[in-house]
Amino acid sequence: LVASMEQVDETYIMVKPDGVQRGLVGEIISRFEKKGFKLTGLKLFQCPKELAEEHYKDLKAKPFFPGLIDYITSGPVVCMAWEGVGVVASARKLIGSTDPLKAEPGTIRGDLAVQTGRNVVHGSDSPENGKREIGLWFKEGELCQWTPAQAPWLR
Ligand code: 3AN
Repeated sequence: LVASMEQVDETYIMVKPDGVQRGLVGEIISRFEKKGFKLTGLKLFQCPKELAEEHYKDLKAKPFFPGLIDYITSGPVVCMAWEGVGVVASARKLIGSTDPLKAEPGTIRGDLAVQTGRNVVHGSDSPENGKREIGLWFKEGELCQWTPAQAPWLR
């Protein structure tokens, strides 16, 4: 099992309000499950403005920042923590380009979205940000570290 020698990362994945309201939660969760990553945190959550601003603080100077904050706080989101070898980069591939019209068919955004400002899902862009964002969106007791009982292909 070569994979067991490699670094296990964690990433923060979030179904944005448009994804929740369009009924895409199951579809999006399913793509990460089928790939073989391990779910360690999951909740439906109405994000307060302060948290949205902290999460997107690197984009504060962008002209679309106020609209982005309004969008993310416009309704509940589904917060997820996923764990696995190479999960950060792999999740970004599964998600596809920021602009859904540039995202390849077969990716979440390529299949399910049209607009950059309504691109249904978020995924951390580095292992460091994965840790930072999971810490931001989850309280300690909300995360589960678990070992599958009879499925050594999950880790
Ligand atoms: P990604 O989500 O693919 O990592 P980022 O980090 O560049 O992309 O942007 C974060 C979020 O900001 C995007 N998911 C999108 O919702 C929003 N965003 C980025 N660029 C634009 C834009 N030009 N117009 C409107 N919203 C944008």
